[in-house]
Amino acid sequence: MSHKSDLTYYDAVRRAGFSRRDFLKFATATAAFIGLPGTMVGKVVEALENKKRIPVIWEHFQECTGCSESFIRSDHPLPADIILDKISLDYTDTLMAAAGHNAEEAKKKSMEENYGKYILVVEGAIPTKDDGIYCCIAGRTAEEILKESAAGALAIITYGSCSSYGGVQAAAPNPTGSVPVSDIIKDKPIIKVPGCPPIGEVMTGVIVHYLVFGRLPELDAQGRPKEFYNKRIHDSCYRRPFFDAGLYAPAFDSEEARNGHCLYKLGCRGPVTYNSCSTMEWNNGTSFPIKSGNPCIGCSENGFWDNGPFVKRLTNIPEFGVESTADTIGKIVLGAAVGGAAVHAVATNFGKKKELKEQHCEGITNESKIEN
Ligand code: FSX
Ligand code: SF4
Ligand code: F3S
Repeated sequence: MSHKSDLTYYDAVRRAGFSRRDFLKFATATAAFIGLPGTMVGKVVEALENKKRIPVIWEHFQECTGCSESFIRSDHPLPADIILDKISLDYTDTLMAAAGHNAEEAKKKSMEENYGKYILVVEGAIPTKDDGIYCCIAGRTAEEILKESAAGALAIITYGSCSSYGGVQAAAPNPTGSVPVSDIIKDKPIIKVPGCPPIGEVMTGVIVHYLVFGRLPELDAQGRPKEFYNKRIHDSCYRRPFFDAGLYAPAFDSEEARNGHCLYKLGCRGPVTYNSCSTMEWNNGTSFPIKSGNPCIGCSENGFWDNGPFVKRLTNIPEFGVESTADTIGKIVLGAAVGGAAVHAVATNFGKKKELKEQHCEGITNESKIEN
């Protein structure tokens, strides 16, 4: 029997009992998510059919495991099967069957066999205070484990705002001295996939991008893949027409809130948050926080945890407009001001989600901008 690393993704999918049709559906949806036009779906199919799966070591440090939950609950059946169960996921202490010494042994073996070739996925921040004692696994600190796992990694993907930026546990006064992976590892490419947690399809998309193109995705100034983090929530929010019309919900339980009025005055951080929630939505395009009546709290932005209270209207954001990109606006600290109804000159792409759903082939990076 072949070792699971010898299988292609397609082999693994078929072995798992999925049909070719399921496989093609997954490839098509994933191509759309990573911003490829319909003509490129064949390339995704080809890569998944022919390329050997990438060995993955997945570490869990100071976190709530919401990122793994998001990943395995992603509504499409294949991401979890392909990336978690059937990928050469050689170590993840949360999901693997082995435990204790056996699990540690499996990791060691895989890291040696695949030295320089595996992707290291990290969930959770790394506490550095008091010699890192606040997060220990098998008697070793998170920092020690991270350094060892990173040494042989081809690249590191930091899933979640914790490993990308420090996360909630780094909130002032940061009692355990939590830091992101990038504060500790300086000599490896790091792809930050923030969000508390990130969207499952975004997490899958980053790995598939690497598989299809054989290179890491293009990153913005904060190290996030542009294809998923180059648009503000606000630009595609379905409540946006109400924002533009100056119609705001005055309270959570108001008739206005139910009727789709903008949540800006209830603290929405959508105007300064870069993520795919308003285009892809969660749970197979079912909903996202704003659609469920809650303002965006900016969970994919650095420092969001210290930017409360979340239900208070933002103040002090420098002006932003159509020219704003994740690279320029993204650097603005959350907590800076949107001038309410004064901010009209922003790009919108209300048709995006429809496009994505209907055609399954339009790239989310290739959108047309409509000026107000
Ligand atoms: Fe952090 Fe992920 Fe937030 Fe939780 O593992 S990004 S606390 S959803 O789970 O790391
Ligand atoms: Fe949507 Fe928030 Fe922007 Fe209002 S402020 S349009 S609720 S993202
Ligand atoms: Fe997070 Fe805002 Fe999306 S709170 S889940 S980035 S809508």
